[in-house]
Amino acid sequence: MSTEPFALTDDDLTAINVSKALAADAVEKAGSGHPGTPISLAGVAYLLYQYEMKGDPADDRWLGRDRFVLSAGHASMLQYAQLALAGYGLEIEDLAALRTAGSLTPGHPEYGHTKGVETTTGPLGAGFSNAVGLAMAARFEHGLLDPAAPAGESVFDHYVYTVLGDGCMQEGVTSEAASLAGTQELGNLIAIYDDNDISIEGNTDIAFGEDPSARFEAYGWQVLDVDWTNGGTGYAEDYTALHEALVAARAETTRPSLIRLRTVIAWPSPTKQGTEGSHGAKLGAEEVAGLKEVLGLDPEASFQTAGILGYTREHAAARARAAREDWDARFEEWKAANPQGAALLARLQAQELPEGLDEALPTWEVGASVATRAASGKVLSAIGAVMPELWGGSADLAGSNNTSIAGAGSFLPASLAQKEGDGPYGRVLHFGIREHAMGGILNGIALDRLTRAYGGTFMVFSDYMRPAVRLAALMGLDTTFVWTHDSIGVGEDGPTHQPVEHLAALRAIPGLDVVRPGDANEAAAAWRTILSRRSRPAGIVLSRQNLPVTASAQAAAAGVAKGAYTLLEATDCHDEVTTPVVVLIATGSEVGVAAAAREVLQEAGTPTRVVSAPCLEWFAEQDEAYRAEVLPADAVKVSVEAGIAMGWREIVGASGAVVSLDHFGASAAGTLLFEEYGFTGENVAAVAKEALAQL
Ligand SMILES: Cc1ncc(C[n+]2csc(CCOP(=O)(O)OP(=O)(O)O)c2C)c(N)n1
Ligand SMILES: [Mg+2]
Repeated sequence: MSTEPFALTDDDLTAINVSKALAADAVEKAGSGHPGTPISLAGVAYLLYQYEMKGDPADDRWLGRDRFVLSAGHASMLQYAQLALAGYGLEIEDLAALRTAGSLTPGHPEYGHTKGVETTTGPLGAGFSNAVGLAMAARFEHGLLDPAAPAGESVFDHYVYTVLGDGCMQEGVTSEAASLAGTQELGNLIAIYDDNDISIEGNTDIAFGEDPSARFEAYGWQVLDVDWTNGGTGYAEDYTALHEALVAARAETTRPSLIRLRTVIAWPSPTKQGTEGSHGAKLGAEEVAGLKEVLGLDPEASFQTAGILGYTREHAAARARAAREDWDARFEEWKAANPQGAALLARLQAQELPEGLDEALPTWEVGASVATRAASGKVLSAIGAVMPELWGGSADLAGSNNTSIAGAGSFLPASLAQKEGDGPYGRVLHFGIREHAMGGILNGIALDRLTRAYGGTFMVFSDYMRPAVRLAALMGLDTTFVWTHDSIGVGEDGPTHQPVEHLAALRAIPGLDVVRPGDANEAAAAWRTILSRRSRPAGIVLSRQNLPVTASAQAAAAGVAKGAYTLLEATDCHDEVTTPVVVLIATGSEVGVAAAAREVLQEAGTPTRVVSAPCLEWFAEQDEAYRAEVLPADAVKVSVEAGIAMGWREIVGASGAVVSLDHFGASAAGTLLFEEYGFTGENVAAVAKEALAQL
C-alpha cells in the first residue's frame, strides 16, 4: 500500500471548479433548476466518478461496474456534469440543454434516457431504497452465479454508491430501507449524506431535530464523519478525508456505511452559499459571475471547460481500461470454470425464460375450490424450481400472501440464518412491515435486470407502496407486486382491510398491468404472462377466499394473455353457442358471480356470455377485431367488479350497466357482504334485465 496520502491533482481541482460553473451555467440558461447542491458536491461526484467507482464510459451497462444512485435527484446537474466529464456520452451542449424538451438532461435523472443513469430519482428517498435493492441484487447474483467464490471475490461483486440529502434523510422510505439494509448487513452499500442543514424552507432545524448518525448506527450501519466546514472554523473540501472514508466504507464487509459529510450548500458561491436561495432557483448573472471569479474561471464565459475535458475523459477511460482488463480476464476464467453458470447468465442477459416453464405450471380441475392466493403460492413454488432467478417475499405477510417458494431458504446474513438453506444467497425475502421500501427495493433489484423479484402485501396496503409502483411503471421495470386479500371478500377484518377504490386507483397508473385472475388456472396463466413481459411492472391481485375453478387450464392459458376472453359462451334453447344478448364482464372473484348470473339469465331465455377480464391493460393491447369479438357492440354489457365503478362505464357503454361497490365495506363475513352489496347471481341478472328493458 502506498504511504502517500491521497490527493487530487491540479487538473482534478480545475475539473471540479469547471463542474461547479457548469452547474451554475446550466441552471442559469434553463431559467430554473437546482444549482446549490451540484455546486457544493461537485467534488464528491468527481471523486466518485474519477477515482472511487468502477465504471466504463464506453459500456454503461458493464456487469462489473459499481452502481451510482443520485437519491437527491433534484441535484441532477451533479450527475450530468460528471457523465459529461467522464465521457458517458453527454456533451457540453447537452448540459446547456438542461431541462429542455427532448434533451438528454431532464430536470431529474431518468432511467433509460441518459446513459449512466441507473434509476429515475426525484421523489426523495426513492433512490436510496433502489440502492438498497441494487446492493441486495449484487449479493443474490453472486450466490446465483458464483456461489463458490468467497464474498467480495466474485466478478459479480460490486459496490452501490448513493448520494442523499436532508430531504431523503427525512423521508420515511429511507428509514425503512436503511433499517433493512443494516439488518441485511449490506457491506456493499455506501451512502454519502450531504449534511448541509438546508432544504427548501431554510434551515432544517425547523423540522429535523434528530441525530441521523445515531439513527443509522442504531440501524446497524457504520457511520463515518467528514466535516468540510471544520466545525464552522473554515471551509475546505478535504478530498483526502473523503477518500479515506470511502476506503473505510469499502473495507467494512458486514455493515453498510453512511459517510456523513458536512457541507455548505452552493459553496463557494459568494453571497448565496449556505442559503436556501441556492437550492432551487437560478443564482442570477451577477452571482454566477462572482462564483466563477472565486473559482478562478473567466467570469464572462458560459459553459467553459478550461480545456479540461480531454484530461477527464482520458483519466476515466484509462481507469476503465485497467478495470476492464482485470475484470474481463476474471470473467473469462469464471465462464470457463462455470459453464452452467455461464449458460444461465447468457439466458438472463437475453431476458429469456427457462425451458420447462409451461410444463412446471400447476393446473386445477374445473369445479375445484381454491383461493387465487393459494394458487399463486403453488405456482411460485413450482416455477421456482425451474427459474432460479425468481426470488421474492412479503412485508411480513408471507403466510397470507403465499409468497414463499416452498423449500427455499431465506435471504439473510449468515448471522441471522436459522434453518437449512437460509443465508446470504437465499431466495425468500423478508421485508419486515415496510411496504414502501419493499417497492423501492424490488425496483432496485429489477434495475439490475438479471433476476425477477416480487413482493407481497394486502392489496389495501398497495397505498403504502404506491410511489414505488408508479416509479416502476415510469421506468418500465419488470417488478411484480403481489396483492392478496383483494376485496370485501376479506371479511371480518373490516373496511380498513377491504380494498374498494384500489383497482381503479392502480389502473390509473400508466404503464402498470393490473392482473386479477378469476380462478386458480387463471392465476397460473397470469403468472406465466407476467413473467414473459419485461418492460412493464405488474400487480397480481388475488383473493383471500376460495373461488370455484371455472376456466380449464387450457382456456386460461389461451385467454388470460389476451387480457379478456370468453369464458362461458351464450347458448340458445338447444344448448348451441349463439350470439349473446347480454355479456357479463367480470374480474377476479366476481367471475363466479357472473357465472351464476348467466345461469339465471340463460334460464330466462336470454343468451348470456361471461367474459373474464383479468387484465384490462393486456386487453387494450389486442387488435380491434378481437376486442369486438369478445365484447360485441350490439350486446348489452354489464360489468361486475367489487370495487368502484370508475373506468367501467367506458367499457360497458351507454346501454350497459355497472355492478360496483362505491362505498367502504364493513366488518362482517365476506359472503354476507357480497350478498348485502349486490354481488349475487340474482342481483346481477336483475341489473342486466333492467338494462335490457331500457333498450
Ligand atoms: C417525496 C418528495 N417530496 C418533496 C419533494 C420536493 N423537494 C425537492 S428538493 C426538496 C428539499 C430537499 O432538501 P435537501 O435534500 O436537503 O437538498 P438540498 O437543498 O440540500 O439540495 C424538496 C422538498 C421531492 N422532490 N420529493
Ligand atoms: Mg440539504
